[in-house]
Amino acid sequence: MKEITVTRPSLPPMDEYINEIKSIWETRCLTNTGDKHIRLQAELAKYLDAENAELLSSGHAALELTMEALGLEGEVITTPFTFASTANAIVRRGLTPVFCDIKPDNFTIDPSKIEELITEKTSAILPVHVYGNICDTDEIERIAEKHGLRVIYDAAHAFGVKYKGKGVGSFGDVSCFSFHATKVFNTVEGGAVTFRDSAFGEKIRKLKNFGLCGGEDTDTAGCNAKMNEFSAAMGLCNLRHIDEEIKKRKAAAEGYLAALEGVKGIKLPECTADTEHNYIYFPALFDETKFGAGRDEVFKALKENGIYARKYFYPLTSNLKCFKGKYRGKTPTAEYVSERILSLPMYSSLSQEDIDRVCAVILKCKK
Ligand code: T4K
Repeated sequence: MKEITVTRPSLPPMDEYINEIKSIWETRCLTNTGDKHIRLQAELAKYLDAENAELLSSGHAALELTMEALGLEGEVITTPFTFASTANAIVRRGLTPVFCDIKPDNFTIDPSKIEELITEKTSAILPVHVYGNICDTDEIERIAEKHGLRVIYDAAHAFGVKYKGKGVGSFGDVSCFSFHATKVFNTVEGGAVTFRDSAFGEKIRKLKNFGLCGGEDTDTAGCNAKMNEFSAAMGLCNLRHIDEEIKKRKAAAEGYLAALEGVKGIKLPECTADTEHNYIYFPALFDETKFGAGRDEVFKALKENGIYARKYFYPLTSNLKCFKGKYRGKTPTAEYVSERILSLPMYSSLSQEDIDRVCAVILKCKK
């Protein structure tokens, strides 16, 4: 039986990549902000509609270094409906996460619940464009301005998404991207930040390179979060194919919608007029009282048939072993969604045959 995993990384044609990395054998420039790094950075800023971009070694590094460069202190309001990285980054910076509930329609932070969580200790809001669904940026940024807070978007899932005609790199103080192998756009491992303030860019550049300040001296205790030239080369190649990548994912999403739309008890991703989506994940929410089978039962049935869907995102980060009971914020909608959501396989080479197989197992669970 052919196994179907939740995702399968996209690779450029092998010849194209080999051609891109050939020059490395001449220059011997493997890392430390080489030519490929510089080219990819410029191309990404343009693609993401950002004034500036800075490449990094991972999406997680983007979150940690952003909070450090902004000099955040105290509490950061975020949502628990995300990957561990978001809350880990806050805590690893010595900050306190405060968990805000999410909206039931697209699972992003509920702006109407943010203000009640703000105290004199709050320094920033860190919303997540979860599954590539863009947060209510106007309202979040209005609240942030009113209270003098910074806004950092965790845009790990939102590469290439456009919202109200604007590219995803144009929102907030900073947006943090992941270019991990499992993402719509990958550099094997990698990430980036997009931002407006050039002084922030200076700080990030220093932090990602040990704090070196020109010569041999360091004026900041930085780390190493640079993207190497082989990763940047992968990015340059993958970026040439990104439109095709998203188009194929859209076709896969339409395949799922054709088979599952209208089935009682399954909530599927909704297309909204103001968003050009990237189809990074295909999350389906199972309401046992209407569908007859709950998420865990569907997950198990799929697994028995060689299909490895994933419970993105369960448990909530607020319920992870290392955080449970430690931080404030009541999040009943996030609890509800987290208990019922399942990310179905989604990638550009997913065939209609594969989709039919996944949907047949799901529909067989219906009672
Ligand atoms: N913020 C958010 C909201 C995030 O979702 C993430 C990462 C971050 C921040 C941090 O960004 P990075 O520091 O990672 O750049 C995966 C990814 O490792 C992680 O990047 C991602 N989010 C998270 C949602 O998912 P796992 O542990 O579920 O991945 P794994 O290794 O089980 O892979 C899933 C499936 O993909 C496998 O079953 C098979 C397939 N796969 C995976 C890899 C790595 C392949 O076929 N080939 C591969 O090389 O975390």
